Amino acid sequence: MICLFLTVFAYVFKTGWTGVNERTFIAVKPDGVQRRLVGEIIRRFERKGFKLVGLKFLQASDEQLRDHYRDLREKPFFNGLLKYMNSGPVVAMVWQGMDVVKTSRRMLGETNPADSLPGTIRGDYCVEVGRNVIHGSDSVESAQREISIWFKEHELVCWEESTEHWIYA
Ligand code: DAT
Ligand code: MG
Repeated sequence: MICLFLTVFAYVFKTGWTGVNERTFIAVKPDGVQRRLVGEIIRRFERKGFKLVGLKFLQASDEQLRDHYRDLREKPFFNGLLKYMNSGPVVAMVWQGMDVVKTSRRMLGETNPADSLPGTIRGDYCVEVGRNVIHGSDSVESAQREISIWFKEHELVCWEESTEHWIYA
């Protein structure tokens, strides 16, 4: 019931979910899938204490990718980026939790793996910017936009986590 209320509220007021209900869009890119990093990436988000509310394995369409990366359409690497993202299946996910957008970006590392510290996903598992294994939304607004590109509302699962009281005071 509370989930339904929050969803309607977020939709009507275009606020996005906030506090412990903040959501972000995370995707394991085709290289991450090919390199068997899906389990490791999910493990990191689970262990951190974030809650998985959406998950799908799919071959992204050209239209979906153009929409997802529309802010980058003028960049010289745009076509290469689409080709890369279209080169195999991806794992699309929605994770929820307090400050999940900002914290996920820190867990990912920098856009360029060469600038990413060891301990971050890009710092630990990749080398080049054109093969940086994972996507994460860069703001709450982008997260809302990206989630709506990749998931229908009914595909996101509201569920009660039995460990919530051990994660939040
Ligand atoms: P991020 O994925 O960290 O949010 P972004 O939104 O600036 O970075 O760019 C989206 C993706 O585009 C990025 O993950 C990899 C690719 N990309 C960015 N800059 C690039 C560059 N200079 N050369 C090649 N690919 C690049
Ligand atoms: Mg980005």
